[in-house]
Amino acid sequence: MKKYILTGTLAALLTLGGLSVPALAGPEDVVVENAWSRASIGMNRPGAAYMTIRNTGDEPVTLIGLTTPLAMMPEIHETKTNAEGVSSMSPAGEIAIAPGESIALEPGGLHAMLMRLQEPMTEGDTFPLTLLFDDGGEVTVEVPILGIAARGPED
Ligand SMILES: [Cu+2]
Repeated sequence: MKKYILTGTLAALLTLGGLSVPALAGPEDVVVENAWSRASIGMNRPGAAYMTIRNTGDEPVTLIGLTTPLAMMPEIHETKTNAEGVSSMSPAGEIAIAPGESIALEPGGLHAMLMRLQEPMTEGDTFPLTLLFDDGGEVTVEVPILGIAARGPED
């Protein structure tokens, strides 16, 4: 399985090698921006991570899951608020990102739920989070852990 850590690296290498490659629908076209998470109190409650995932390619990409050494059960969730103002969240399933589009993982919407933490999330630390795509590609980002009351990477 290929592992794409840096966006565009594979395409750049292939170009340098003089090979002509067809436009791939793949994570080499995926750019992750503004990843962040909050510190946790202990390990009993799940953590969450947020980011913007942009598809800079000209084919759709489909996010199918997550993996991280920080949590045994990471999952993409979506929070929805009903007409009565009650919020609930559930697994979001596969998420297609159209060419040129991006999805936002943010408080109150889509988020990376980090269930069964293996260690506390400590402010100032970072952890690797790998996004899995349906073509077998992966994108790993290093997620900073902000303060327990942080609302975004600019706080
Ligand atoms: Cu959740």
